[in-house]
Amino acid sequence: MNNLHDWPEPIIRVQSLSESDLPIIPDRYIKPLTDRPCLNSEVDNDSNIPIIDLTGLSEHEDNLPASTLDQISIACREWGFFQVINHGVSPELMDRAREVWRGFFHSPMEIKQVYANSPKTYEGYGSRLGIEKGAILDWSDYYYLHYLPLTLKDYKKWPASPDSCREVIDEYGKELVKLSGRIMKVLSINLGLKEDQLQNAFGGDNIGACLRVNFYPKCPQPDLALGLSSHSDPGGLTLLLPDHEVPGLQVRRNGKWITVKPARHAFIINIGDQVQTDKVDKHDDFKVMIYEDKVLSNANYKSVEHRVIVNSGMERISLAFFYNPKSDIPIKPVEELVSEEKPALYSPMTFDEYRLFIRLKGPKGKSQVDSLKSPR
Ligand SMILES: O=C(O)CCC(=O)C(=O)O
Repeated sequence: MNNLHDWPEPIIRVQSLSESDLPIIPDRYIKPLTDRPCLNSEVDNDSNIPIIDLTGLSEHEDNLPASTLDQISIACREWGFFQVINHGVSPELMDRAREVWRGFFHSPMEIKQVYANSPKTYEGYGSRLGIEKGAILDWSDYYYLHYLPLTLKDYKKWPASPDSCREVIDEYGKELVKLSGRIMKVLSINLGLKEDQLQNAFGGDNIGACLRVNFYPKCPQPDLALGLSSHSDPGGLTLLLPDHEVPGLQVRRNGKWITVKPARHAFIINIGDQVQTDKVDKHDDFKVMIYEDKVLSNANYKSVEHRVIVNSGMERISLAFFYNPKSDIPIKPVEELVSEEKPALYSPMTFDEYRLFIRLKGPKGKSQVDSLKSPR
């Protein structure tokens, strides 16, 4: 078993590298040619992911017009990504959350180091994902913490400064848990299920929720590096608060990378691996075997690859909130859908096991899900 207590090499904070004004980046941040962001033929700067107005979706009233439900359904099937505006979370809270985190990353190193993380839980202040020795690294630092389940929520593991940091992080998390619950209902209805069915499949009230704050320092050679390598999100739903001033998120669509242009005070929502459905073969699926046959054959929700580019002029910060299934539910096809002729393509795995598998390897496009296919 791997040693999860230590990183395989000494940790170097990317922010410190950036602030040392190196004219070139160290070799271990230089991506192989095929992964570099400079292949313009692969970038589509004219498109954007759909922007959907959620007016009517509130805590007390789920009153979305049918046209909005349709927009969400199309976005889930065709894009796997969309932005929402008028979602009910206060714009002022969104700005405060981003700014307390900016304050944290600009605190003296000795304050940040108190929260240095290890690969065992990833909680705290980190600078790499994956434990492969000699891996090519991403140009970013991050902070990772848990909101749910409550047994994992631990204020002592959250930054104590800047002032009010913990209160703001807490309030932000509570609001995002509520918004995620509302979005889950919409997805459930759109899949033709009962309003609470998707949530119940995730473990009801016992779901997981965590936050990764990504800090992308200025990079002297942005054409050679990535802020975050291509990956799909392992969990259920992700609600991303992007940097409103600095674009960077790119979403893969039809073989091209689309640079997302964030709307003001929007959240960018994407579907994770646990909600991905596949209409091609109902067994070629990770989680949604819980759905009825009819739904599986009609729905095609995508967990889409995305990555982050960096730039030489401005730092960038983003808050990725992950809404995940309960960690110890085995994720496997329902028995009725599996037979000798049509075996399940993936071995049953709990979300905890799946996440550990991904964490040890680091971000690797969608190859992770593919590599879990059962041998036939
Ligand atoms: O920084 C971003 O825009 C995206 C972050 C992301 O994809 C992640 O944290 O998984």
